[in-house]
Amino acid sequence: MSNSQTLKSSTKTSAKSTPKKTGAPAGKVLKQPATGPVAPKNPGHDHPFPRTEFLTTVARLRDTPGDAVAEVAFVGRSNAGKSSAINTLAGKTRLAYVSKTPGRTQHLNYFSVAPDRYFVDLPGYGFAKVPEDVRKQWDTLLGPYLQTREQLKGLVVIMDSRRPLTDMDWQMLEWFAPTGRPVHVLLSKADKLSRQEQTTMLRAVKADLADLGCPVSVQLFSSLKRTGVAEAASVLKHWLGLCDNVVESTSSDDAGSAPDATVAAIDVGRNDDE
Ligand SMILES: Nc1nc2c(ncn2[C@@H]2O[C@H](COP(=O)(O)OP(=O)(O)O)[C@@H](O)[C@H]2O)c(=O)[nH]1
Ligand SMILES: [Mg+2]
Repeated sequence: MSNSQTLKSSTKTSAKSTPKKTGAPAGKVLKQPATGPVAPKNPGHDHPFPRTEFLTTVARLRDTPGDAVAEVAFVGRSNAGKSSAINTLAGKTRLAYVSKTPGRTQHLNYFSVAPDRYFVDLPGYGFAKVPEDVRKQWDTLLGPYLQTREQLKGLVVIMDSRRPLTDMDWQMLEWFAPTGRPVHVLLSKADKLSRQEQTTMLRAVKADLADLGCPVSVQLFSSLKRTGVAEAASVLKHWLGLCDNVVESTSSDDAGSAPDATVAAIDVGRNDDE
């Protein structure tokens, strides 16, 4: 894990230079001018998976939807921004927070994004104090799911861009890599880093994951600023076998990043500072 240690120390530096003020960037966007709310530039058209609906919570592998043609799973440390990322892709503010409902946090939460195509929200691993706790969970549900679910086309790993590649992220990646299926890393909350820190972090994480042993791609992502949405959507649509005209045109997606359109993207009542 020397690589992750190197990265962690560089992350600390980044975190230090990032203003700690509670929700500063969010405040900027979310505070509405006296003239009233700023309307999104492309209301309803800038979310790549607009038909996403919560489908079901699954506690046993045999209860996973039988009709699935393709699905992608989302995993990450608690508070990494996983629910926000799913909500942002779907354009629905509270959709993925259903995973926080007691009884659902340790299970697989299925979201239908198109007919027979699913997002699967996996349990966050923040509850675990040590990798051994993750191992227990892995043995019972996660491991069998990730290793045997044929419809699973790839794994999205969400990591806070200020402190990516924690020991548990590595553990998850090392367990999944032998499946040979692709991993896509979202370095979330990228709005918390300066441009230069973003570039440095992206490069460092890519370098650290270069030898993982399965196809890996890494990108910056911000639910708040809606940056990286088009890039993520293109990977996910490819994995799911969807092209833009199947789901809905997203040509006006985030390429230029539209901060005004961010209000609905994350839960405004929540605060990110830990
Ligand atoms: N600044 C910022 N905060 C974010 C972003 N995404 C999520 N958050 C905040 O991070 C916290 C955890 O987000 P959540 O999506 O619930 O994480 P999860 O536990 O991984 O599902 C919440 O307070 C969110 O508002 C982002 O892109 N930028
Ligand atoms: Mg969540």
